[in-house]
Amino acid sequence: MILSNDQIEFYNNEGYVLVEDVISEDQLSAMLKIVDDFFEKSKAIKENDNIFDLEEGHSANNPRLKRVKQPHQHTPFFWDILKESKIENILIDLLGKDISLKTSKLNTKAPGGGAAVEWHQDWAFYPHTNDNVLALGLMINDVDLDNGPLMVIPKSHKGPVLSHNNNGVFCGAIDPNDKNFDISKAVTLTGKARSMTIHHARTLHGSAPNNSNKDRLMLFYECNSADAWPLVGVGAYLNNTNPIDLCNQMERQMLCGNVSYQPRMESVPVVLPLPPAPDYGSIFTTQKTGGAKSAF
Ligand SMILES: O=C(O)CCC(=O)C(=O)O
Repeated sequence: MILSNDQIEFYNNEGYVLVEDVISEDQLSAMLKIVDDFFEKSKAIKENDNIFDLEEGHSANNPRLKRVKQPHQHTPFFWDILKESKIENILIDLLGKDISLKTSKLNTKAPGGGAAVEWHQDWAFYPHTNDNVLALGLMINDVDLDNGPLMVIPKSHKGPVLSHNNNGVFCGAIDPNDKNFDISKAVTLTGKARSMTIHHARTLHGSAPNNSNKDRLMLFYECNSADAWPLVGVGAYLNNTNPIDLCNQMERQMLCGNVSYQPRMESVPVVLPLPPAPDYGSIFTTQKTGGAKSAF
């Protein structure tokens, strides 16, 4: 076990926890080099592609990135680091021994206005048969009050799934005026590089624009226990055209333990993320084209 019983209890009660020093200094240096390479490579592109989401004002001279998509799929370092650091065992402490990695994303939030992520529950994007599902956010540089830290609403993982719809489409964000949303309860998760936030899939969270002069580099991984099966409509996380591809994908996604073909059903509140926003390619495009109301 890596987490203390107090940390596990805190996560279970509050729906989030912050853990320090989860990777080594050497691993951080190696990661920062790779991130530099991403910025370098992005100079060659002018529009979002299947690896990069660009920030307003991106150019070859001034590369501004919003996100690097699925880094574990194209850069093995980002898969290996899960196993070679404390992360895998932290996940086992929280999710059990059979764990599937759903997705990864490096949210780079550029200085001078890098985009906010409007308040939402990940669960609204990917409901499952049970809610043993979470996201972790590894800080690759220091995250403080100025560079757009993650904020969470404690205990919201035990509450309802708020509406994430606007004008009849899934817009990937709640209405800041929702009567079940109280921003005064928000907790801001700041920390030194190598710290990691963990939030339950049902926890309400969001982050403000980055108005500082440094990036906010956070690497997110979304994971679930193998017996939590995604429900219909969660296309971005389960792509397959036939049962063989489905099984292969499930095998590929296992971080540890075994695939479970026996979903565990729990009585959890579920709303499907449908109909989709006109551009549902990422949370940013979903929120923008779905017409999400901004809280920031
Ligand atoms: O980058 C952030 O601050 C939050 C990211 C997030 O919640 C998401 O991508 O779903």
